[in-house]
Amino acid sequence: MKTDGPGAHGGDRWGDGAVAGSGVCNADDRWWTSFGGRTIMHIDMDAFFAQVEALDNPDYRGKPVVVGGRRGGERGVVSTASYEARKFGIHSAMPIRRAVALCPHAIFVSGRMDRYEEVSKHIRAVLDDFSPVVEPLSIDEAFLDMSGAEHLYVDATAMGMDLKKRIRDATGLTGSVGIGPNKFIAKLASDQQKPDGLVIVKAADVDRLLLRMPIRAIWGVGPKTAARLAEIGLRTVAQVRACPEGKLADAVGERLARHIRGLAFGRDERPVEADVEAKSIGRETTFAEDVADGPKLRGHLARLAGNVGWRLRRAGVYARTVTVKIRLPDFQTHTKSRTFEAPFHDDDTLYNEAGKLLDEFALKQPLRLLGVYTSHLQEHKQVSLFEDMPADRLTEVLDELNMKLGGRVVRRGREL
Ligand code: TTP
Ligand code: MG
Repeated sequence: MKTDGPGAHGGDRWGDGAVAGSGVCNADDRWWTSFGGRTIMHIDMDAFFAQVEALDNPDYRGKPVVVGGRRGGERGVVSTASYEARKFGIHSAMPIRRAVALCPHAIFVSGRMDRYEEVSKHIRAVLDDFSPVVEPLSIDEAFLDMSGAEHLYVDATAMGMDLKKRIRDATGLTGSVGIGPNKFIAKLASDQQKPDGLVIVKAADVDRLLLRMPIRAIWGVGPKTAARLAEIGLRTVAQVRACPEGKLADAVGERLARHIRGLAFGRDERPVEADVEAKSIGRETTFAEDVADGPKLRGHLARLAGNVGWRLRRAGVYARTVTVKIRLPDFQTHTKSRTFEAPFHDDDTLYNEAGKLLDEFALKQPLRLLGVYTSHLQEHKQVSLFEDMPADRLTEVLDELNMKLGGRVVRRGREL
């Protein structure tokens, strides 16, 4: 998120080279209670494409580097610019021609997406090692839910420094970290001290950060909404707080008004949603037309579960976690997961458990997309008294038949 607010900061700032030690803290020294329940981290790499270019071309280091457009040409727009180039006023989405005019001696490169994706994967591996709940947002940023893992660090600073150091050791790159009570605050925090920043915003610091923010800092307020709010005199988060609810609703509608007001007060209940695709076997389907809950949707669920079960068994693995992913007509995407003691890979368990998760969504709208994923994969199932459960036996018979037929030809009735 880019905010055009002043660059002041809302929490502790650690300068370059200061590495805080991490260790196990006293049982009663529960520093994380000052975040009010959850400890959410946001990381965003600094001038990402430009930093990768300088990593691979040491000659570029410390110089203005502009990534974008076509090699040798002046067409297209700037993808990003190094912080040295930003001093000349160059920024993302600016025409290359304009960037050349602002800083003719900058190094202009056209960009290597494959390489940026490769580096992004290395960063991702570090993040996955750091927290079990990682939600990537884009090629260079992600949320991490650190709730429950805080006791590994003496304080939030040590936690943030540890992540930054691990990324630097693995990739040679710097990123900026924000730590806060929720996603909105953590993301806002990471943007406050770029580059190489670490900003910690405890529950008690939230107001100090928010009250000097422009309205565009509110997640979901784009140029159009900002213009509409400006018409009723609202340009800052502080003004939104002071505005009567009805007036806000008249300007942008009740739903958006509630959302904006909640964030203006620093309230954001959105969970960090682990990216289940990465280390899992799963399948999702986007519907040609939205499908409401009912027999048709359950048929899709059965088909997805059957497909995933078949692939688990072909891969010779068992799963312990089932995840159901849904996407609503407005593109909001949600997941629900459940993890079990006993590993499984039969269709019935998958279908039944996925069905319960789908029930828990209590869908009021039709779906654009439905997905079933399994994770916590393992190769062996410990010996169980229920080894020969009838459900497993039916699955075996179907699989043998399908193997002979060369594909998943014979299916259960519920998939039809
Ligand atoms: P950002 O994280 O928005 O920007 P950044 O990493 O370059 O700089 P910052 O330090 O402010 O975070 O985007 C990540 C990458 O995405 C960026 O390096 C290039 C690419 N990108 C574009 O190609 N076009 C754009 O308009 C933007 C904003 C980013
Ligand atoms: Mg970035």
